[in-house]
Amino acid sequence: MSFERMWRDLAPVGRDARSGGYFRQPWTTPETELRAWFAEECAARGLELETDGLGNQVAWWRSGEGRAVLTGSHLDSVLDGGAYDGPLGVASALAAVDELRERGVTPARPLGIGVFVEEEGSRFGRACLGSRLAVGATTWEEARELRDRDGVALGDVADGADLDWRLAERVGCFVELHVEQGRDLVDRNAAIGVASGIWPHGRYRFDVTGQANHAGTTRMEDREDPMLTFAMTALAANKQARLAGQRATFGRLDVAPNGTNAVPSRVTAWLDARCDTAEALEELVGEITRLGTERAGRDGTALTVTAESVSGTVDFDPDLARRLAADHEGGDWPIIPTAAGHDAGILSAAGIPTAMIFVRNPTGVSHSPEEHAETADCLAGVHALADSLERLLA
Ligand code: HGY
Ligand code: MN
Ligand code: MN
Repeated sequence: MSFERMWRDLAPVGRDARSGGYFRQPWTTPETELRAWFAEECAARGLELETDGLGNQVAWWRSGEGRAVLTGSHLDSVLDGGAYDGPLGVASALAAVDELRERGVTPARPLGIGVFVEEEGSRFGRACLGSRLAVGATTWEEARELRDRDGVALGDVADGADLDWRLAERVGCFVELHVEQGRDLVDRNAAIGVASGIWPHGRYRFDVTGQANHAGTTRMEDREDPMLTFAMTALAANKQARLAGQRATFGRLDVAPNGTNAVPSRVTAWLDARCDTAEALEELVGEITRLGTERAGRDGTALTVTAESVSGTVDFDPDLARRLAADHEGGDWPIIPTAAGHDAGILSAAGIPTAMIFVRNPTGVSHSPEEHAETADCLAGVHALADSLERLLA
């Protein structure tokens, strides 16, 4: 099975020897290597590769006529991420093409395999940046100014040529296979599932400014300490999310000047908030902002909150979900929600009928080196994707 050979090819690319996690940030050597790998795999299958100035790639199996069926996912990772989030969908798409050919399928319409760049937003901060630009949900004028942690602007590492894929005209539906990032399938004892939708979620930058001062000679009551304001805000975020049954995470922090013996002048922290409805998201972020602002008032510091990346509620096409989930040996695949964002969410929001196929992750852990999927379930995923594509290409 070509999947296992491809999986072995991918395993070492961008892998950190110590943690076993992956650093495949966009426009870095490992990720550039992955794009080249994808191009080679497509060439080996006679798929016609298209790319844009950003590095998004779509490979076409020209067959039949009319609007294409698109599948695929992303190859970039979060910092110290898992092996499966993204690449599983790309390798499975290539292996599914092999399987369709082994089955003697001649598609009645074109089939595309898409690879969207910077899905994780781990470098330039905007989730699903590649697919957002491909469907026009973000403009190049705005995106080119996004900066990474070293201050490098997106416009300095990529050009905005040919970004308009006109996908809504060229593509009839999109199906993304992805490792499940939770334990729903494990708890259901199911290897394969279909997504019903994606929770609304966003990333918000909390900038707290205070007064730099000596850690020893400054009395506690005389301080304007942004770290204290941040710490209390993080506590408030955790408590409010628990009370509301939602999700709030501060996973990234930048302290200036980051010295050991000085009260910091500034603390910047990024909140990742996710809720089951748009109203709940607005309410949770609003409440965390209110509590942080109130705390800043008591600490003599100042807090500003800036939304950096917001993704609205995604309801995948219910008919497409049911059509893919139904009539399988062993019964219908479960149709389940997720709080993880995906390129599929962006294409769905752009009006393209979209579905996601989930592959069981026995650890339920993701965005971590512990992320895992058993080979048997990965192969079940390839068959599931081949079955789904065969239905859609008939
Ligand atoms: O952050 C997310 O939800 C996705 O994994 N990009
Ligand atoms: Mn991810
Ligand atoms: Mn992903």
